[in-house]
Amino acid sequence: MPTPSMEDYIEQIYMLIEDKGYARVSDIAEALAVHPSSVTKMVQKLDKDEYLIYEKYRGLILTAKGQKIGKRLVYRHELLEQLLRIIGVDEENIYEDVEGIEHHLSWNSIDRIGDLVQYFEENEARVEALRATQRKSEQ
Ligand SMILES: [Mn+2]
Repeated sequence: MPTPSMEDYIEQIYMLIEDKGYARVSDIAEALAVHPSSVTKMVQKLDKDEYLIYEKYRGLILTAKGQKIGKRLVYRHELLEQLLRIIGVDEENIYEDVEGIEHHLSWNSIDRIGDLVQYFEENEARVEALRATQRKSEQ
């Protein structure tokens, strides 16, 4: 199992490759606000653990294992953003809060949160009912 820090890297690399077709060390460093030397070190570890293949002058590609996990990590991040949006968290808090919690939930909890998000998305009246409760508790 990847550590939280490894998860952040795999997630960012997956998104960079989706967006741009490639992930450079400098782009990863910028996305994660870390020093490029930290990226090189982590990328070497991820290569050793077979999440990706890193060649110094040719860049990096995710292995099948890295792609599978990357896809799940991006899904998890997006799902948690959806959850916080549905329950009415202020937009300015959503990204940082998801970054704080995403590594600390089991896939079991993620799947159940998936059901909850679906429950609200299936019927707009459910979101409105939640908002009504929130207005009451604010009074
Ligand atoms: Mn994330």
